[in-house]
Amino acid sequence: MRIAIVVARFNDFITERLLEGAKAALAEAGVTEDEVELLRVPGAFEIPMAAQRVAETGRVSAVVCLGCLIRGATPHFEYIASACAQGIIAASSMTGVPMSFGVLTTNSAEEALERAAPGPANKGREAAEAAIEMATLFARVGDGRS
Ligand code: DLZ
Repeated sequence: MRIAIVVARFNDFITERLLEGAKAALAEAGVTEDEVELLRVPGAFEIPMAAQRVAETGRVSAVVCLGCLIRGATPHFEYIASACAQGIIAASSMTGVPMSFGVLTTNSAEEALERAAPGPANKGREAAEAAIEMATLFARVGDGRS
């Protein structure tokens, strides 16, 4: 199973921890490093564009989307958060490739750090687990065209 991870550089003190959680979950599920395609983008706003582009290649079974928006530090928090969430679901609908939402939207850096800590509650890990589950489900369901 080939999986893409799209990770935002903005707030990378958080997103790198989400990335570690996601990579750990994929490795535990038997996805090798060679089967993981990593795309870095400037911020959460750009995540949907990259997710759609990599999904359109047909190379990946799912896309894990990772980012971090912190309300206090982001005057247009709601705009970026909404564009990111809506963009990801639109990209997934358009391509038929499942995309999981590992984008934190928190009130503070402390809240974000809690959700990015190593362990089972790491939101990057949770997003990777969701992506694998959806890719497996879609593989079982098929595309109805065969
Ligand atoms: C501009 C901006 C701001 C203020 N805050 C965040 C943030 O908290 N998290 C994030 O991922 N990105 C942020 N960005 C960057 C935007 O997502 C985007 O990269 C820029 O507006 C350029 O299009």
